[in-house]
Amino acid sequence: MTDLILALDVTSRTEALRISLETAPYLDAIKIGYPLVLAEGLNIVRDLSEFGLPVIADFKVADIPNTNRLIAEEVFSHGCSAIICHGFVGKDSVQACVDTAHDHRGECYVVTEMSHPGAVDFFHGGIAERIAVLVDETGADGIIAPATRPDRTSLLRNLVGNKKILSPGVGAQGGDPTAIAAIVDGIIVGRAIYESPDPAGSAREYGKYR
Ligand code: OMP
Repeated sequence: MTDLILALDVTSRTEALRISLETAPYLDAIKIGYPLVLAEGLNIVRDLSEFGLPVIADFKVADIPNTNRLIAEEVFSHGCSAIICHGFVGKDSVQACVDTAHDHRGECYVVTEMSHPGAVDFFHGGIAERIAVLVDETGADGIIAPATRPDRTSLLRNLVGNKKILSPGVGAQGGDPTAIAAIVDGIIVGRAIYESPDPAGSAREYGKYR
């Protein structure tokens, strides 16, 4: 079973609520990030919680431990269920997000390797693999790994074992859900759903891997 997570990267509350209402029956979680939160504020989480789905805060947090902790406190005190942080900042910074998440009974996912073409500039050459090891060391709940490179995500799966893998890059970035769904716990889909003329129909299609 593979969860369907909507990346809700729209920049208006009205649009966010409309898309969520139409697609909620086919979703397992909604992921929000800078586009929506910078436009509408973190109180949007309260509005989205009406749909009864976990809200994942994708701020790719990448700061010193104290700042990471402060950011994570805001995320969880506004009702988010999970946070996404970067791993390249090191164990102590990741640990701050993990500890804060767990204090709030939430989850923390660590980006190991990103999905876009430029990600190979720095994440390849052993970095993603080292970040994957941090997941175990810090007690993080899982990783973010690319649907655009199923071979890399398979390799990362071998390193993280039963930890969860959430995988972005399906649809607009070219990732094929049939090639990735079986090795991950959730696929993250944004534009292919929220820019579709029929968001509910698209969500239903991507939801068939659930
Ligand atoms: P679409 O490309 O529109 O499907 O959106 C993908 C979503 O996943 C966006 O919210 C990205 O910020 C996010 N994402 C990636 O695309 N690649 C990554 O490597 C990591 C993420 C993420 O952490 O969610």
